Amino acid sequence: MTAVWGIVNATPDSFSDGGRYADAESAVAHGRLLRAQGADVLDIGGESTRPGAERVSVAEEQRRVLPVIERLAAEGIPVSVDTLNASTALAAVHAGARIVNDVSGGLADPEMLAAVAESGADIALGHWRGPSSDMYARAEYGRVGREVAGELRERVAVAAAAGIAPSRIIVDPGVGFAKTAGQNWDLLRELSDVVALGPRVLVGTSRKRFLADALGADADEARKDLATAVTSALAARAGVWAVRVHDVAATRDALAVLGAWDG
Ligand code: PMM
Repeated sequence: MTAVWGIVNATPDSFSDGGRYADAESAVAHGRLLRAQGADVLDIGGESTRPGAERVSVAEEQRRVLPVIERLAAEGIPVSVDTLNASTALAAVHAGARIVNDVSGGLADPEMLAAVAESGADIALGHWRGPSSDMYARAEYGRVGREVAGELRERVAVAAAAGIAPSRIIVDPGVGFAKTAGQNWDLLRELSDVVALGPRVLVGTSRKRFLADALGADADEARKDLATAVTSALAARAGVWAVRVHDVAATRDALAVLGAWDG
Protein backbone atom coordinates (compact mmCIF):
# COMPACT_ATOMS: atom_id res chain seq x y z
CA MET A 1 0.00 0.00 0.00
CA THR A 2 1.31 3.42 -0.93
CA ALA A 3 2.32 5.49 2.09
CA VAL A 4 0.81 8.91 2.72
CA TRP A 5 2.86 11.83 4.03
CA GLY A 6 0.72 14.53 5.65
CA ILE A 7 1.93 18.13 5.36
CA VAL A 8 2.16 20.11 8.59
CA ASN A 9 3.10 23.76 8.20
CA ALA A 10 4.73 25.07 11.35
CA THR A 11 4.44 28.63 10.13
CA PRO A 12 2.81 31.56 11.94
CA ASP A 13 -0.94 31.58 11.53
CA SER A 14 -1.80 34.99 10.15
CA PHE A 15 -5.32 34.68 11.56
CA SER A 16 -4.14 34.05 15.11
CA ASP A 17 -2.77 36.63 17.51
CA GLY A 18 -1.96 33.99 20.12
CA GLY A 19 1.76 34.09 19.38
CA ARG A 20 4.28 31.30 19.09
CA TYR A 21 2.73 28.92 21.59
CA ALA A 22 -0.66 29.06 19.85
CA ASP A 23 1.04 28.49 16.47
CA ALA A 24 2.88 25.37 17.73
CA GLU A 25 -0.27 24.21 19.46
CA SER A 26 -2.35 24.42 16.28
CA ALA A 27 0.37 22.70 14.19
CA VAL A 28 0.47 19.81 16.68
CA ALA A 29 -3.33 19.57 16.64
CA HIS A 30 -3.31 19.55 12.84
CA GLY A 31 -0.64 16.83 12.83
CA ARG A 32 -2.73 14.68 15.16
CA LEU A 33 -5.76 15.12 12.89
CA LEU A 34 -3.77 14.06 9.80
CA ARG A 35 -2.42 11.05 11.70
CA ALA A 36 -5.97 10.05 12.71
CA GLN A 37 -6.97 10.34 9.04
CA GLY A 38 -4.28 7.83 8.09
CA ALA A 39 -1.02 9.68 7.52
CA ASP A 40 1.96 7.31 7.78
CA VAL A 41 4.45 10.16 8.14
CA LEU A 42 4.00 13.80 9.16
CA ASP A 43 6.21 16.17 7.16
CA ILE A 44 6.90 19.27 9.21
CA GLY A 45 8.26 22.45 7.64
CA GLY A 46 8.87 25.97 8.90
CA GLU A 47 9.88 27.66 5.68
CA SER A 48 7.82 27.67 2.50
CA THR A 49 9.71 26.36 -0.52
CA ARG A 50 6.98 27.51 -2.90
CA PRO A 51 8.01 29.54 -5.95
CA GLY A 52 8.63 33.14 -4.93
CA ALA A 53 8.38 32.40 -1.19
CA GLU A 54 10.54 34.41 1.19
CA ARG A 55 13.38 32.73 3.08
CA VAL A 56 13.33 32.82 6.87
CA SER A 57 16.41 32.65 9.13
CA VAL A 58 17.64 29.26 10.30
CA ALA A 59 17.04 30.28 13.92
CA GLU A 60 13.43 31.23 13.16
CA GLU A 61 12.90 28.01 11.17
CA GLN A 62 14.08 25.97 14.17
CA ARG A 63 11.93 27.95 16.61
CA ARG A 64 8.95 27.02 14.45
CA VAL A 65 9.58 23.32 13.77
CA LEU A 66 11.42 21.89 16.78
CA PRO A 67 8.63 22.13 19.39
CA VAL A 68 6.15 20.62 16.91
CA ILE A 69 8.49 17.77 15.95
CA GLU A 70 9.31 17.03 19.59
CA ARG A 71 5.69 16.67 20.59
CA LEU A 72 4.46 14.64 17.59
CA ALA A 73 7.51 12.33 17.63
CA ALA A 74 7.02 11.77 21.38
CA GLU A 75 3.58 10.38 20.54
CA GLY A 76 5.27 7.70 18.42
CA ILE A 77 4.35 9.26 15.06
CA PRO A 78 6.99 8.95 12.30
CA VAL A 79 8.08 12.50 11.51
CA SER A 80 10.10 14.05 8.69
CA VAL A 81 11.48 17.57 8.60
CA ASP A 82 11.12 19.62 5.42
CA THR A 83 14.27 21.76 5.36
CA LEU A 84 17.13 22.95 3.18
CA ASN A 85 19.40 23.53 6.20
CA ALA A 86 21.81 20.98 7.67
CA SER A 87 21.67 22.45 11.18
CA THR A 88 17.86 22.31 11.21
CA ALA A 89 18.01 18.72 9.92
CA LEU A 90 20.37 17.70 12.75
CA ALA A 91 18.35 19.50 15.43
CA ALA A 92 15.16 17.93 14.08
CA VAL A 93 16.62 14.43 14.25
CA HIS A 94 17.66 15.12 17.85
CA ALA A 95 14.06 16.20 18.50
CA GLY A 96 12.80 12.87 17.12
CA ALA A 97 12.49 13.20 13.32
CA ARG A 98 13.37 10.02 11.45
CA ILE A 99 13.52 11.44 7.93
CA VAL A 100 15.05 14.60 6.44
CA ASN A 101 13.11 15.93 3.45
CA ASP A 102 15.44 18.14 1.41
CA VAL A 103 13.76 19.41 -1.77
CA SER A 104 17.19 20.50 -3.03
CA GLY A 105 18.61 16.96 -2.91
CA GLY A 106 21.49 18.15 -0.73
CA LEU A 107 22.44 20.98 -3.09
CA ALA A 108 21.28 24.03 -1.11
CA ASP A 109 23.48 23.40 1.95
CA PRO A 110 26.89 21.79 1.35
CA GLU A 111 26.82 20.35 4.91
CA MET A 112 23.49 18.55 4.48
CA LEU A 113 24.56 15.09 3.30
CA ALA A 114 27.34 14.71 5.88
CA ALA A 115 24.94 15.85 8.61
CA VAL A 116 22.32 13.31 7.61
CA ALA A 117 24.94 10.55 7.30
CA GLU A 118 26.06 11.31 10.86
CA SER A 119 22.47 11.46 12.18
CA GLY A 120 21.46 8.02 10.90
CA ALA A 121 18.17 9.42 9.54
CA ASP A 122 16.64 8.59 6.17
CA ILE A 123 16.74 11.32 3.52
CA ALA A 124 14.35 12.31 0.73
CA LEU A 125 16.35 13.88 -2.11
CA GLY A 126 14.29 16.21 -4.30
CA HIS A 127 15.04 17.08 -7.92
CA TRP A 128 16.17 20.71 -7.88
CA ARG A 129 17.97 23.03 -10.21
CA GLY A 130 18.31 26.11 -8.02
CA PRO A 131 16.51 28.47 -5.63
CA SER A 132 12.83 29.08 -6.22
CA SER A 133 13.43 32.77 -6.96
CA ASP A 134 14.68 32.01 -10.48
CA MET A 135 14.03 28.29 -10.97
CA TYR A 136 11.88 28.75 -14.08
CA ALA A 137 14.94 30.02 -15.94
CA ARG A 138 16.25 26.45 -15.55
CA ALA A 139 13.09 24.71 -16.78
CA GLU A 140 14.60 23.29 -19.97
CA TYR A 141 14.39 19.61 -20.77
CA GLY A 142 14.54 17.23 -23.69
CA ARG A 143 12.68 14.31 -22.15
CA VAL A 144 11.86 15.45 -18.67
CA GLY A 145 11.41 12.03 -16.99
CA ARG A 146 14.74 10.75 -18.26
CA GLU A 147 16.61 13.95 -17.35
CA VAL A 148 15.10 14.20 -13.87
CA ALA A 149 15.93 10.52 -13.28
CA GLY A 150 19.51 11.06 -14.47
CA GLU A 151 20.02 14.07 -12.18
CA LEU A 152 18.51 12.18 -9.23
CA ARG A 153 20.80 9.22 -9.91
CA GLU A 154 23.73 11.60 -9.50
CA ARG A 155 22.38 12.96 -6.20
CA VAL A 156 21.90 9.40 -4.90
CA ALA A 157 25.53 8.61 -5.77
CA VAL A 158 26.75 11.76 -4.00
CA ALA A 159 24.61 10.97 -0.92
CA ALA A 160 25.92 7.40 -0.81
CA ALA A 161 29.51 8.68 -1.14
CA ALA A 162 28.82 10.98 1.83
CA GLY A 163 28.05 7.91 3.91
CA ILE A 164 24.26 7.56 3.70
CA ALA A 165 23.31 3.88 3.28
CA PRO A 166 21.40 3.40 -0.01
CA SER A 167 18.51 1.79 1.90
CA ARG A 168 18.03 5.15 3.70
CA ILE A 169 17.63 7.14 0.49
CA ILE A 170 14.28 8.22 -1.01
CA VAL A 171 14.05 10.15 -4.30
CA ASP A 172 11.47 12.77 -5.29
CA PRO A 173 11.12 14.10 -8.87
CA GLY A 174 10.25 17.57 -7.51
CA VAL A 175 6.95 18.37 -9.17
CA GLY A 176 6.81 22.16 -9.59
CA PHE A 177 10.52 22.71 -8.99
CA ALA A 178 12.16 24.19 -12.12
CA LYS A 179 9.38 22.77 -14.28
CA THR A 180 6.62 24.47 -16.25
CA ALA A 181 3.05 23.23 -15.87
CA GLY A 182 3.34 21.17 -19.06
CA GLN A 183 6.65 19.69 -17.93
CA ASN A 184 5.05 18.61 -14.63
CA TRP A 185 2.40 16.63 -16.53
CA ASP A 186 5.08 15.13 -18.80
CA LEU A 187 7.08 14.18 -15.70
CA LEU A 188 4.09 12.44 -14.10
CA ARG A 189 3.44 10.58 -17.36
CA GLU A 190 7.09 9.48 -17.34
CA LEU A 191 7.30 8.58 -13.62
CA SER A 192 8.43 5.07 -14.54
CA ASP A 193 11.85 6.54 -15.40
CA VAL A 194 12.19 7.66 -11.78
CA VAL A 195 10.71 4.47 -10.30
CA ALA A 196 13.23 2.46 -12.37
CA LEU A 197 16.13 4.11 -10.47
CA GLY A 198 15.56 1.72 -7.57
CA PRO A 199 15.19 3.81 -4.38
CA ARG A 200 11.78 4.48 -2.83
CA VAL A 201 10.00 7.29 -4.68
CA LEU A 202 8.05 10.12 -3.03
CA VAL A 203 5.83 12.44 -5.12
CA GLY A 204 4.19 15.71 -4.10
CA THR A 205 1.49 17.25 -6.30
CA SER A 206 -0.68 18.65 -3.52
CA ARG A 207 -2.45 21.95 -4.30
CA LYS A 208 0.27 22.82 -6.82
CA ARG A 209 -0.21 25.48 -9.42
CA PHE A 210 0.01 23.12 -12.43
CA LEU A 211 -3.30 21.51 -11.39
CA ALA A 212 -4.97 24.64 -12.77
CA ASP A 213 -4.16 23.25 -16.25
CA ALA A 214 -6.83 20.62 -15.64
CA LEU A 215 -9.22 22.56 -13.39
CA GLY A 216 -9.00 26.17 -14.54
CA ALA A 217 -7.28 29.06 -12.81
CA ASP A 218 -10.23 29.72 -10.48
CA ALA A 219 -10.11 26.29 -8.77
CA ASP A 220 -10.32 26.65 -5.00
CA GLU A 221 -8.51 24.57 -2.38
CA ALA A 222 -11.24 21.93 -2.13
CA ARG A 223 -11.16 21.28 -5.88
CA LYS A 224 -7.35 21.15 -5.84
CA ASP A 225 -7.51 18.61 -3.00
CA LEU A 226 -9.79 16.39 -5.09
CA ALA A 227 -7.42 16.74 -8.05
CA THR A 228 -4.53 15.87 -5.72
CA ALA A 229 -6.28 12.69 -4.60
CA VAL A 230 -6.56 11.69 -8.28
CA THR A 231 -2.93 12.52 -9.16
CA SER A 232 -1.79 10.73 -6.00
CA ALA A 233 -3.74 7.58 -6.93
CA LEU A 234 -2.26 7.72 -10.44
CA ALA A 235 1.23 8.10 -8.95
CA ALA A 236 0.53 5.08 -6.75
CA ARG A 237 -0.49 3.15 -9.85
CA ALA A 238 2.84 4.16 -11.43
CA GLY A 239 4.66 2.48 -8.54
CA VAL A 240 5.68 5.27 -6.17
CA TRP A 241 6.29 4.44 -2.52
CA ALA A 242 4.64 7.51 -1.00
CA VAL A 243 2.65 10.65 -1.81
CA ARG A 244 2.93 13.96 0.08
CA VAL A 245 -0.43 15.71 0.54
CA HIS A 246 -2.30 18.37 2.53
CA ASP A 247 -5.67 16.55 2.53
CA VAL A 248 -4.84 13.10 3.89
CA ALA A 249 -8.46 11.90 4.15
CA ALA A 250 -9.21 12.46 0.43
CA THR A 251 -5.99 10.80 -0.73
CA ARG A 252 -6.53 7.84 1.63
CA ASP A 253 -9.99 7.38 0.06
CA ALA A 254 -8.55 7.56 -3.46
CA LEU A 255 -5.89 4.96 -2.57
CA ALA A 256 -8.57 2.71 -1.01
CA VAL A 257 -10.58 2.90 -4.24
CA LEU A 258 -7.46 2.02 -6.23
CA GLY A 259 -6.87 -0.92 -3.90
CA ALA A 260 -10.43 -2.18 -4.42
CA TRP A 261 -10.13 -1.72 -8.20
CA ASP A 262 -6.89 -3.74 -8.26
CA GLY A 263 -8.43 -6.43 -6.00
N1 PMM B 1 6.86 20.40 -2.40
C1 PMM B 1 6.81 21.46 -1.58
C2 PMM B 1 7.46 21.40 -0.33
N2 PMM B 1 8.14 20.30 0.06
N3 PMM B 1 8.85 18.09 -0.37
C3 PMM B 1 8.90 17.03 -1.19
N4 PMM B 1 9.58 15.92 -0.82
N5 PMM B 1 8.30 17.04 -2.42
C4 PMM B 1 7.61 18.13 -2.87
O1 PMM B 1 7.08 18.07 -4.00
C5 PMM B 1 7.54 19.28 -2.03
C6 PMM B 1 8.18 19.21 -0.76
C7 PMM B 1 6.05 22.66 -2.02
O2 PMM B 1 5.45 23.36 -1.05
P1 PMM B 1 4.09 22.94 -0.21
O3 PMM B 1 4.57 22.55 1.15
O4 PMM B 1 3.31 24.19 -0.23
O5 PMM B 1 3.43 21.82 -0.93
